[in-house]
Amino acid sequence: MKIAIVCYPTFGGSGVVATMLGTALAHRGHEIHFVTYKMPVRLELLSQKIFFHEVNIEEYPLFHYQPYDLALSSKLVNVVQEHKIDVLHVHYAIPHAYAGYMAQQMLSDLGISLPMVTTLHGTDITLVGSHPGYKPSVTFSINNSDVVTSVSESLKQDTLDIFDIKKQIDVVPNFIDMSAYKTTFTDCDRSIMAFPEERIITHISNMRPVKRILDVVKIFEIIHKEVPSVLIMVGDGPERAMAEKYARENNLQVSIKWLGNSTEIDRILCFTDLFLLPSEKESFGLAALEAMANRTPVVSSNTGGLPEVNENGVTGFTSDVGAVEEMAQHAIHILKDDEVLDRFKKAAFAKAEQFDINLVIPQYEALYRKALQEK
Ligand code: GMT
Repeated sequence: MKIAIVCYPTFGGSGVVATMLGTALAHRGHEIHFVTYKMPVRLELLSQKIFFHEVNIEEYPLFHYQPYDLALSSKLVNVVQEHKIDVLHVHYAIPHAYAGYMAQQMLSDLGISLPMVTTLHGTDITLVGSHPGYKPSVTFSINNSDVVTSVSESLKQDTLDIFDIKKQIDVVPNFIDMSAYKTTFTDCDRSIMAFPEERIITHISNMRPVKRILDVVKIFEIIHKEVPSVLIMVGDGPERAMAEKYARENNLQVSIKWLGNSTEIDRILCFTDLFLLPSEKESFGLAALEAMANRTPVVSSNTGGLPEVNENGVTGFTSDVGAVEEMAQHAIHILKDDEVLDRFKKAAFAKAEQFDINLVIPQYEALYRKALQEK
């Protein structure tokens, strides 16, 4: 099949999922066309089966806001015609499903039928999409997609609760290529980050308010008093300065390493002993899955789809949002004893295997076929 994929190309779960999906589909022989405003961050390999089409927006002084959805839908029309695309797969409803629908209409005028699969990722539903300024357009775009998927049961339920949805929603979970994790890194050098007696705790996110990174630092503050440890903070975003200030004021800065955005996530996770994800909302928690694939247990909140990934008491622990003390005690329980840590590490890895890419990609392929048949 020739598949056009629309996503956000920056650091963020939905873009990462879309990029991994496109790459895996290309390996299975499909021709993949990414259509977005910048090269996706994890799209390393341009092959004969992967193409990238940049959406350019003409800046014009009259426009207070540049009309990205207009530029995207026009670009889609051109790409679909030029490359004879069979299926359009948009990741993140806003504004991608809306732009995709407009492209479908324009193509239909030209006698071209293009089925659209829309994948809901989380904040497009729970945070941004539910805003009254967007809600009618998001409802419309979901109901007019040919196939709709969500990345967890929890997100499906949220979507049905928040919007008036007439369409069936298929749950296709996020995934990971486990073949990359079967052997541990030979160059996994933890001495670059910590002394031998210290545990390594990691958090990775875009550091937006929803990630509650102040909770991460406060959880670490409690752990650090009982267990010699360092905290690695990966990513960047609006909450970072505030959390760094708290760390400075509470003499934690020597034990916290703020790495900023990184493309070496697996190299960091390979020497991590515990992953913290105390988010306010999390439709799935791809970062938790990446940690688990690297044999790292997770202490997280129990919001959204997180309990579908992080099994309480097995692969780590889940607690109510904001339960900083409880999360810290769970972390201490895991970290204090080598045998306990080892048990959680093994269970985390075993659970990650349930989300292996080879189990999930065929589900998307089947939905593409269904969309094509029904159009
Ligand atoms: O907020 C983020 O983490 C980014 C956001 C995105 O769309 O890029 O992530 C959402 O999609 C990810 C991939 O499906 C999920 O793993 C995240 O849980 C989800 N984030 C939230 O729901 C807050």
